[in-house]
Amino acid sequence: MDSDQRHMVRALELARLGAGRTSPNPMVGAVVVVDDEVVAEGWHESYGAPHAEAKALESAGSTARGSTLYCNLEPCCHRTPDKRTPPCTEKIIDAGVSRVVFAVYDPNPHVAGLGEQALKQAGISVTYGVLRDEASLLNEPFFAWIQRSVPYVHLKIAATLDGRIASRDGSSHWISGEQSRIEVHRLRSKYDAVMVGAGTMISDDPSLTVRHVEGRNPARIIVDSGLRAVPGSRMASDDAAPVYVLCTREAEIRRGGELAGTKVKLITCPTDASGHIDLFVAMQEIGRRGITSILVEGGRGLATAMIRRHLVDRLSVYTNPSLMGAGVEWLGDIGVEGAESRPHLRCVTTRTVGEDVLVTGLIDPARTYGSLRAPGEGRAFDQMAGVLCLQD
Ligand code: AOF
Ligand code: ZN
Repeated sequence: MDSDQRHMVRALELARLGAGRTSPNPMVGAVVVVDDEVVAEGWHESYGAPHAEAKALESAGSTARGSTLYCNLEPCCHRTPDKRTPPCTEKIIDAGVSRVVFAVYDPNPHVAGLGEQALKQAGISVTYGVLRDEASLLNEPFFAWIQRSVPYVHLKIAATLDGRIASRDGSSHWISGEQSRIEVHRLRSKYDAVMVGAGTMISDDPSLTVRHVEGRNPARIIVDSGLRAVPGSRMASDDAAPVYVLCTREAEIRRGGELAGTKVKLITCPTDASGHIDLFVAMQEIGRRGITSILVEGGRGLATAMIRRHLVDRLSVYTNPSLMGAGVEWLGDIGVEGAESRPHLRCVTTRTVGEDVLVTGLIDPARTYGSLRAPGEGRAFDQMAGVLCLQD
């Protein structure tokens, strides 16, 4: 590992300290280095708080003059009406930094290459691309959401070796091992929201909170078109986190009154040809409410519908080495006719989690990373989809 990589590793570590608190902003860390020695560090602690570069430069004071600044994201350079903090590029230039090393471009259309340009125009030497794969993965939800305004969706499944998520009698407890359950709670704390369907609500009455690890609770989103699951559920009356329910206008008129006095927020959506909530419209509505990332936790109907509608970015299947035989499989008809037309995951990683095996990958990298082009130059932003998927 060379010295640029070493300092970028530290920037990434710092960035992660903001996990679960920066949304809808990305996680960013910054390190100020003089003669290969770290003289100051900073990270973006929460939405609305100062940016990583600003924090690091403030703590560096006059030692920043002539230094190298490392950050995992291209420094911002814009002043839009909704922007909460001043542009980092101005702070970097004013502090007299002589070199900036960043890992990935910021696909925010107000930045996307312009941050780099501003630094270069001020005579600062710029190096891009150090640990870009790691940095792309770190902020995958932000990169997807900022470009398309609908949430990044991660579908998580816990199944047996024969792909079942519940037994014949519908019981679905303890399919995966303890380590996987802990990992899923850690995942929940990093997402803006967790989402389940009405069937899961009726059979499990889950709270979907973070319990096995320290972390904040995500919002809960329930797809309950007919409002048959949420009224009377545990979630409707707890205060753990907001609850959003996707239902039809008719259901709201018919049963909405049962939720009067609760904090449940109804989002009414049109239905598609089969009478189900139009999930594409639902995702737009949710994105509009500032929810940038969703962890979908089941069940079969919702998983199938989300994949069928091409609304899933990342799929993670925790497979437990056990068999169910008869029971509920996790995925239904997604419209595949011949085996050759089945969708393949890309950028796949596999690892063991306790007794389970996790396979995770992107269903459609183009959906997740978009076109990622710099404005003006027409230069392809290959650093994400391109580099993460070198094997393609
Ligand atoms: C950086 N460093 O630490 C972060 C950046 O409203 P603001 O001022 O917080 O700006 C939000 C935008 O700034 C966000 O959409 C993203 O493009 C960028 N985030 N940039 O240079 C940081 N958090
Ligand atoms: Zn900034």
